[in-house]
Amino acid sequence: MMLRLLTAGESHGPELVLIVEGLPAGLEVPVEEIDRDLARRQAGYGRSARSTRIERDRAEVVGGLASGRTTGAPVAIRIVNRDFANQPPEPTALFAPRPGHADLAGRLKYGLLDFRLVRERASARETAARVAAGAIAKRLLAAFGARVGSFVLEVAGVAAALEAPLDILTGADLERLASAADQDALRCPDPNASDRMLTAIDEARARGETVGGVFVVVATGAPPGLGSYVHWDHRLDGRLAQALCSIQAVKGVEIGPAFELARHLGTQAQDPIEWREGAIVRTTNRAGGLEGGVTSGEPIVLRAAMKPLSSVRAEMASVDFRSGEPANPPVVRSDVCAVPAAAVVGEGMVAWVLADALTERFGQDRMDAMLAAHEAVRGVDLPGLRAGTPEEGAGA
Ligand code: EPS
Repeated sequence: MMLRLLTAGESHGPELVLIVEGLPAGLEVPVEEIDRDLARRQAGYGRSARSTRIERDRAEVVGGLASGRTTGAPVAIRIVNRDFANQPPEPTALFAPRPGHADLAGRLKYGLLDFRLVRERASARETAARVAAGAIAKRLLAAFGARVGSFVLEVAGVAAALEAPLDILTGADLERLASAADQDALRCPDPNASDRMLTAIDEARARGETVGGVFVVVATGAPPGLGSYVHWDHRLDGRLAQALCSIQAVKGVEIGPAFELARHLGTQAQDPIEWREGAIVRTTNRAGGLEGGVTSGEPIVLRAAMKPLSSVRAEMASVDFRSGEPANPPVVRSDVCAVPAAAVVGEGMVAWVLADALTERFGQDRMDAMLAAHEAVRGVDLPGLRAGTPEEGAGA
């Protein structure tokens, strides 16, 4: 693992900060691109008043770029929390942990007596910093022809109807779905389903409830050969799953149609390998772009399941830790649905892991050397077949 991302800051503190370490020198990083992804994260329907009306996330670069390009030094960014100005000097302490959140975990782990202190750092507000890092990672990937996008597949049990199953769709189809999602308040490429999702969110809000859903992250054009099967922790499928599962409220990750394949026979679960006009062709992508924990050159297709958000106005059964009596923790503000936002965070996390694997394969000191290393392995992977000669003796 070559790249490092550190974030700091509390949800209602003065700002979030992030440091990205290990980027090659010479990568152009337009701050407007970071801001665009920050805005995309904030745009989804169902968010709290704070997310939509108070915060206006902007990246303020404070180190690591010169004339808009990386220098090899760590890149440091601030994202100011505008809501900080509205915070009381002495915020009210919380003594009843909210089920489903990190509150009780923070007491068990750090012994924090005021659950507010746990919430401040565990909050998904921190994902703004990850999205900023992800935007930089996307920029690096783009130089190697890779793009990362996302769309929402399901909210509150309402599912989008796609023209074909995900493992049949081409990279171009998947990119089209992701750009259609960018025009929709729920990041859903099916307008009919989007309308029904919106109604379900409104109904849940009226009942003091929250909803979850499923989003898809796709990466197209990623160079083959990223990741490795030689050690468990180099396998890219595991690394991608970890990164997606680290998003607050995400409880499940699926690579390709994995859960459906589990019900089929082996012959129906493969992607046949064909050789056509000097190139390997795969007509299905059931592996979700990863074989042996290594990118295959097919689109990487990942699904993530987000549970309904834990802060519900309806009822949160808990206990006041001062008295031991049953207590309903107070909900000041909260989102009803954050699936569209989580999809954008998912893009950032997937881009981050792929960029990390890219630097493992092609180096990380400077862009020109990385691009040359990429060029050097392109087309040399299948020399025997390419020359129409037996594979024996063709490789290393
Ligand atoms: C969050 C709870 C809400 C969200 C927040 C994440 O905070 P508040 O109660 O202050 O409204 O708004 O998300 C953001 C502010 C954001 O930018 O994503 C939580 O508990 O995770």
